Amino acid sequence: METKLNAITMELFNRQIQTCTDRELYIALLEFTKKQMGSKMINSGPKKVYYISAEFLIGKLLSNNLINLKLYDEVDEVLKKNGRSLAALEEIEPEPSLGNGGLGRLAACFLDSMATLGIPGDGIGLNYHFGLFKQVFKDHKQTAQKNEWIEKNSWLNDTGISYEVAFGDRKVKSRLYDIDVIGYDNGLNKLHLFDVETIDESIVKEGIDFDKEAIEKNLTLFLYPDDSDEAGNLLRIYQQYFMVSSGAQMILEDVKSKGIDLHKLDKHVAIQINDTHPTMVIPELIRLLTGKEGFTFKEAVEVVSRTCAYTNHTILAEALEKWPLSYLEKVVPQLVPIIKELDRLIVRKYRDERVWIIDDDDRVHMAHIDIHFGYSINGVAALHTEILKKSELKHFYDIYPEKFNNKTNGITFRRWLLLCNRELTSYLEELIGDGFKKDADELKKLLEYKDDSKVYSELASIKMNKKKELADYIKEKEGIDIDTNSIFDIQIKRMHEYKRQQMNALYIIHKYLEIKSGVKPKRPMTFIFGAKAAPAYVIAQDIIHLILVLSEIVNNDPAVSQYMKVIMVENYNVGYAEKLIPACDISEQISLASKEASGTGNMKFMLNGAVTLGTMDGANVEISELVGRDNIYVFGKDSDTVIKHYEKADYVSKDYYKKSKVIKEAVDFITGKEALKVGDKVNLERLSKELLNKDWFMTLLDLEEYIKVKDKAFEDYEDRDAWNKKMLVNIAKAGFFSSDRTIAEYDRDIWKVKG
Ligand code: 26Q
Repeated sequence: METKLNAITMELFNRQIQTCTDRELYIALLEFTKKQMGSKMINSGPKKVYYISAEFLIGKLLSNNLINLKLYDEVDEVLKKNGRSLAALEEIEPEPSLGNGGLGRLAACFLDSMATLGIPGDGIGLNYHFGLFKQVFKDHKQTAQKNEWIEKNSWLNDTGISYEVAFGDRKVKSRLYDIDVIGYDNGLNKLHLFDVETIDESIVKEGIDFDKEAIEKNLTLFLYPDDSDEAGNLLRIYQQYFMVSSGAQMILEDVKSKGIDLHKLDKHVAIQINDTHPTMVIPELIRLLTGKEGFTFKEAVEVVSRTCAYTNHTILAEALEKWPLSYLEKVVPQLVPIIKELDRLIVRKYRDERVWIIDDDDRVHMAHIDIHFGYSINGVAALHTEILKKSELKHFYDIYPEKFNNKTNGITFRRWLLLCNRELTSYLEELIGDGFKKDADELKKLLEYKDDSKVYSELASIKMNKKKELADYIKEKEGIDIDTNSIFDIQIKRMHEYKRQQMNALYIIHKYLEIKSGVKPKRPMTFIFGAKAAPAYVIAQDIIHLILVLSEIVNNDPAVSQYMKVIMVENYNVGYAEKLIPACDISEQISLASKEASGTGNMKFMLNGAVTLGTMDGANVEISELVGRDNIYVFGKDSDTVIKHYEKADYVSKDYYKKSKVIKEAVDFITGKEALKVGDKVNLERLSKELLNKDWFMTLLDLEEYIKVKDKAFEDYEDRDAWNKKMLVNIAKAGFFSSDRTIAEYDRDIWKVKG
């Protein structure tokens, strides 16, 4: 290996490993790794999965790929021997931001697991040049910059393949770039990313502003943040159609090149539609088959319906895509007659207007296309799927009970254990062997050590090391000192009212006031947040502002800062998550019950020995069932109660504010003198008003119980042995959340690729 790497550094830079710059060495290692991957067998077989998604939040790839090639340790050693460090090279690799959050990261974990299980399964997505914005804080507020990640030497391979994509008002050429996806100790798949040939990066001016009309130049510049930005909607439809039309052409060409009759498409291809963003692939395939392939409409509809399957990731009404017919007429007029015909088929069959595709206001319900013209509909956690069946999609479940199924999300253990926590990985190997790397269920063997205090204290010392590493990193990046003896309480996820970062902020205010009044905690507390907010999401910006203001107030108050610190890390992304998660003691999963479809951060924390503080929402329910009530902190109203509140519209946040002194004091602080001295009146008053007059996600409903249960968790932390045992049980029970399990279930129940 050393000779090979040296040969590359010599060839590229005419230098030995020792004398290269970090950047040169990184490039050499990138090329070395790509070559190694290129020599692996491509997963193949009679049937192939295409996972179509507007997002693939893949993270940095160098270390990940070395781990999957089983070359990480060797490379690490060779570098050390030459006085170099892999960690320094990791810092050089830019992180692609091709996703917003959970949905995109899930797609990346699924690619890893499909490759690992030997399933022929490729991703289809877009090659956003600047991806999701880079977050920069200024005056305690979020600003957005472009994230440049594409360099001359990168994981992208230009295939030279291109397709024509016609819109209503113009034609463009798409160009296919591939990223190799290497399975753990296994074969190769591809992530296909389409780009527009006429892209023009120079049209981006200040921050992330650009001319939204110049489609040929801007189509793949940015990933749309999950938001309600009006002007962006048309561009989003252009992006979606560009992705699915290119993808559909690629799939059909591949099938035809193998000599397969397209009437048997479903026997050879399964297309998994990741939320409704790629839904137009259904009418697009119908269009292509009825066009030059000579299918009748009926034949096309039937074969496409047996090929496409849909995953739902949300029950939030505002996140369900409903495109005005007029938008589709402008961007994709060729699909409109097809969508209208699909709607007519449904209208003829069902009298219930709620299942029609086009509604009275001429909006096209994208999810309805998937449900009627796909063969499988799945939710992403047990509770979420039940809610879909019982309420959100009940009218559809009544028609197609056999199509509905649950696939509880999972995470790849390669990135979220082997890569981000090498210390824990090797200790686990020592204790239970390395079988868990391929069969995550083997983590259960750790339970044999349930009463072995030597094992606990070793787990605790690994945790302490990771906390020290994180503290150093935060000092360097954010300039804040944190006490590694404090409890690390972490909430990292997109900023959204339903995830209730504001509730965590109110707890922090409560503790601050308590300390000011002389009640000192037994142990210092470190509250860490990481979150981006969609630029057009006003209240989310306000919550970020509040947290940054709290950080300023708390950290600079000498009477308080020895007991608590508040940190909002800048530009939270996959790489930051890899540093935060292994160092966490308490994992905040506090969404309003029924609103978080699954969550996957919760699983990553659990796997790394953090204890969950959470509501009975999403996959928290399954975590709780697995670890038992002694090993999780649960609070808050359950989903049935919450759903009833919405039905009856009887939740009044002011009542909770008036009834409770603690709530009142905390909420009043937001617009009090101290906060206004540091923060912006407009933001803070708007947030306070929102909480008092609307509070759509019922923060105040659960606040008192949250405070009580969180205090109890802090108290329990002092029994170090008991806490370490909770840590052990959490790790031992995390095997269920391996995405290998999830993908095996997708294949068994939906794709049937492995037979
Ligand atoms: C929609 C229309 C216009 C513009 C953007 C969007 C948009 C973009 C992204 C809508 C939704 C998203 C992302 C959703 C998402 O990340 N959902 C999360 O999916 C995870 C994986 O299943 C779950 O674990 C989370 O619970 C869920 O919130």
